[in-house]
Amino acid sequence: MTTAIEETLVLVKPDGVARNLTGEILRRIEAKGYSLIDIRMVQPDREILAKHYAEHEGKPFYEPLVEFMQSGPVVAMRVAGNRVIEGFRVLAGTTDPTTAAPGTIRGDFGRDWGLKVQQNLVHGSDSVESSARELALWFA
Ligand code: DAT
Ligand code: MG
Repeated sequence: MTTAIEETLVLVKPDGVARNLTGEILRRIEAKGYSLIDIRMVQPDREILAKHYAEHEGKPFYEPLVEFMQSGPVVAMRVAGNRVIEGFRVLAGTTDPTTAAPGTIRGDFGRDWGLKVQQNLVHGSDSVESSARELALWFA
């Protein structure tokens, strides 16, 4: 069975950049065999974050999330490979860093800091539709 080459959006969130983990995160992506197609450092404004996180509007962590994502620079990456959308989310680990499996980015480097939003180092698109929408947003 063959699979299509996909592209996904990876964001190193402000906590990952501030903790100097951008290289370690990219190292894991490349070591897995995925290809870096484009990369840029961005200071995101509220407008792009409102679009990026539109699905979460109204949830209790939405405002803290949008504020946290504006708290410092973010590194955006366009990453390619067969099943990379699913594959990067496995590399990232589950959303809650406390219970994310060791060996994953969130499991190895993340923890709960007692804040209103979980700081979990990375974002990865969750579907083909999300990746197309998000890549258009961050690599316009
Ligand atoms: P993911 O980033 O794993 O796709 P998501 O899209 O559901 O998770 O949520 C976006 C971010 O919001 C997530 O990375 C961390 C934060 N978050 C999600 N659910 C949360 C919750 N219940 N409490 C605090 N922060 C949360
Ligand atoms: Mg998500």
